[in-house]
Amino acid sequence: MASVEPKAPKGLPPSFVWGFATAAYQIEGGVSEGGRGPCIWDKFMHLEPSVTNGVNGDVACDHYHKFEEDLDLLAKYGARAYRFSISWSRIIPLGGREDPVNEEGIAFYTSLIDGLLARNIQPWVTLYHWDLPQALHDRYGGWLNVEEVQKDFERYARVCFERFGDRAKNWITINEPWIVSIHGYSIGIDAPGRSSTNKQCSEGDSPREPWIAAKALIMSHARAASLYNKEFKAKQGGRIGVSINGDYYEPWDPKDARDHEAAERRMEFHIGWFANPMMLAQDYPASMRAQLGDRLPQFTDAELSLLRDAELDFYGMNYYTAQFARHRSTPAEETDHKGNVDELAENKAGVSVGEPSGIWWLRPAPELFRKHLVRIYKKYGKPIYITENGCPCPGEEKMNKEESVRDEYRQRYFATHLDAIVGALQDGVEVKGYFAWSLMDNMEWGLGYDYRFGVTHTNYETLERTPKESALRLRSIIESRMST
Ligand code: GBH
Repeated sequence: MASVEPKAPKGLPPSFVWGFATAAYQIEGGVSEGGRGPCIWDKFMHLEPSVTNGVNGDVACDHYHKFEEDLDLLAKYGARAYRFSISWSRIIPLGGREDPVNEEGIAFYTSLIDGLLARNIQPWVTLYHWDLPQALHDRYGGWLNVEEVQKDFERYARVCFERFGDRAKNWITINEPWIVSIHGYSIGIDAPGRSSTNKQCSEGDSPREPWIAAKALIMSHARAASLYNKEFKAKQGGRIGVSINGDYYEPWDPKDARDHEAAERRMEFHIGWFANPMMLAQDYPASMRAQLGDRLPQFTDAELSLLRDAELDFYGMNYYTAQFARHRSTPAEETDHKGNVDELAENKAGVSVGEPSGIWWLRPAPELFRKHLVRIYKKYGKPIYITENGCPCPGEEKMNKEESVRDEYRQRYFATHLDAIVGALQDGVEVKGYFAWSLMDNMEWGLGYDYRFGVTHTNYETLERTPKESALRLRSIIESRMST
């Protein structure tokens, strides 16, 4: 792999926004403090028998109590920006539009935002990173109730814009709606754990529910973004977007047209599913309609009009890896949500997409990241901020602190991906910012605490934080790629 020194010509603009990202449930802990209501992840991680190997988010990194220390880390690392998420059930413990606002929750995020500004760090706020108030799931089915949940999300968003928008100018409505829909409502490995194919789940309808949840997420997003555009943007002078994840896919057999179609279809099923309505105010991709038929909900004229009012300022991209796609010759199964393709780490010639990292699903593929940026920019035409990018080092889950902080692998990962951004800028793509995932090792959802994506080492017994080398290196990796 290349060194951390730039090989591509310089090219990041001096205004390039960069920093680190986190999510509330992965770091905060303090789940019963400050008036917070339970969210679906609290319930999911406390199911008996456990479906998460006994792991939960009750303490996590204890950021709820240690946030000042974490702000100091950000300052020490030279970050210009910090992406974090707000826990909906800290702001409105019962979640709904008639339910009371919790002033202690407002106070917590006020301190966080003011602490960032005092350190000259721009807040980037995600409204929803997977932690739906449990009360809304119990009351009407949460994300399965398209009409109800969008009204409650709009009110939650309004409270956040009203209370924080004078100081927080960068908003992300929803993080990775694909994960929420598929992991939560099809394969059941994330809260609320609904699936008809996963033996650990007792409820669910995998052929149907993910498409409904996705529509609820899309319309909730649209309500929040159009509200911001109409009532807050001019007055507060901010920006709003969404964070969409998705790997890049190359054809398994570059000579087979059907694999080219499979690669494109795989990305349409993952990214176009959300980006068509959210970025273009258009129906779902044609390849999805063709495969899913009536199981894919329709958008009414009124809904499309709301999506047009929800015009976005940027595309937030969470990017980690790439894969090869191979077409299948058999008809798609009813539970298929990937466009009827096989996903492989090697192509037909046996070439790997990238070397292994410290987690099985992630292989660095920076050249394909550059292609991905070009493809997304051509299709959706919005300025792009990388809202997540990072990795665990090979074997890091078994390392002690001293080994973990010497993270050359992570530094090279950052450097090669920033080279890819410089390449994409030369291809004409507007890439305006970069957030490394993550500020600190944290709770990797159902996988627990073993996989370490942080630039800061977290000791989960003492809760001590120790900067890894990459934490202090990212700044020079970025600045050395800036045009002066
Ligand atoms: C992001 O998701 C999340 O936003 C963040 O909270 C998380 O901590 C971070 O990435 C690191 O994972 O082999 O079937 O288990 C990234 C999207 C989708 C990547 C699921 C891993 C696992 C596929 N993730 N994928 S599987």
